[in-house]
Amino acid sequence: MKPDLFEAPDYYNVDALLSEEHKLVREAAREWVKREVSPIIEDYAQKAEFPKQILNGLAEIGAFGPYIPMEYGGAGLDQISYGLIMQEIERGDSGIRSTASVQSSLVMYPIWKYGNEAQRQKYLPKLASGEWIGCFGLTEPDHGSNPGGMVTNFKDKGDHYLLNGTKMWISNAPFAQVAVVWAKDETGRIHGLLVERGMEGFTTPETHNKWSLRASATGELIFDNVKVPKENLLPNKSGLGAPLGCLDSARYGIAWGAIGAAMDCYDTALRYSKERMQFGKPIGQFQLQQKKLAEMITEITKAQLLTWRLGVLKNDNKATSAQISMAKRNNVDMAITIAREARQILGGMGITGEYSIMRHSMNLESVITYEGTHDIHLLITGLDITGLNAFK
Ligand code: TGC
Ligand code: FAD
Repeated sequence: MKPDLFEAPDYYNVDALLSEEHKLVREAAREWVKREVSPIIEDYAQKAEFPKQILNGLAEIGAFGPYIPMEYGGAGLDQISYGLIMQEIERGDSGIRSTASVQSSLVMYPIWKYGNEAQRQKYLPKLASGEWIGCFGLTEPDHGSNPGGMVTNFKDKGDHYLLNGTKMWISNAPFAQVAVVWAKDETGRIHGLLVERGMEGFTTPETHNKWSLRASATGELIFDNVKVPKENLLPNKSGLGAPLGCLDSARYGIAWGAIGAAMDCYDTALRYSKERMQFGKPIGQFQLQQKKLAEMITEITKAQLLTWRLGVLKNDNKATSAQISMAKRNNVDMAITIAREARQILGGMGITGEYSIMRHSMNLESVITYEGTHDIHLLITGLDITGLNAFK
């Protein structure tokens, strides 16, 4: 792969809206990605393997629990810093950002928000340091966009719960030490359970043959009469709103992350357009190539402003779920379109692993599907503005 020459676009001086702390956090993440991710990521994606050696580094840049309080090992940062870290990591690779998103927003967040003090003390410091990796089991083979229909269930057996069911498409599953699992009790109410690797009847087979997110490990969670200790139930929130609350935090991070992938594609294509000569001119001098590049920077700039504003609302606890859906949907769609156009600017070279664009493009096919598909987020906006529910 070519050396990482990334220079971040900032056409509207959005940097002026950031604090010194935001910029420091972002620079640390950017430098780390250049040093530790860019040189190895193409290789790991090609061999469909997660690079476990970067876990400590992810912890050091604050990617595991950026906004979790420091007393639990988190970085104690605000929501904009959290977003900027996700942006920089996804600039390197969406699969690596996935690992950080799941760890922070789908595992640490529910333990912090819905767990008791003993659970927080037991799990959060280990997850923040990367000593333990977690995963989040919501999706099932027959229940993806409609998680409320889940059939995974547990029964109260007096001194323990007995858990049965299957979760599918679970990021980090093949090597996670702990899974936050959403399952129905005997009345049909959804609860979160902490299931640890090694519990009898719990297996995590890996999902192979993915053309997307290849540097992220995906798997199933299979529960065959797993005895879960009663103290492993998250006591402070139940119902579908509990997992959906975690998704709000992860979707917010993805909105920022997608900007990173788009910036990398744009920056690569811009540089290439000034170097590649055809018909005696740099291809960047042709109007059709300029149109592509001008539209890319316009869309990136709009996404930067939308997402910064969402971060301000989130810091004030005023961001709604529907606002987060809009940003996730817009920014991932923006990034996937830019990846496709940038790939064309590189001609044949665009399909090779010499450049990052094709990998981003394939990764974004997962990003536009997980954490709520493109169409589901459109319907969430539709419900919010009309008051009419397309899901019922
Ligand atoms: P609905 O009746 O609308 O809602 C049920 C309850 O949940 C509440 N609620 C929310 N709460 C917090 N945050 C949100 N975003 C919420 N949305 C809804 C709602 O108020 C209600 O509460 P209550 O107290 O009245 O019971 O639910 P529904 O069954 O009609 O479904 C709505 C729908 C389709 C929008 C929702 O289920 C949905 O978002 N579906 C998409 C599923 C999804 O996103 N799955 C993601 C799986 S995890 C993943 O992909 C990780 S990838 C990670 C990586 O690798 O980076
Ligand atoms: P389906 O729900 O079957 O949807 C298929 C199509 O139908 C989509 O286009 C969808 O938009 C459309 N559709 C569905 N319902 C409607 C409707 N009402 N109106 C209009 N169109 C509709 N899940 C986890 O729980 N944890 C994870 O860590 C995790 N990681 C993932 C990693 C990867 C790489 C991938 C690909 C997925 C991951 N997922 C995870 C699962 C992901 O959240 C689901 O794939 C996603 O929610 C969509 O569900 P589905 O694949 O079953 O598609």
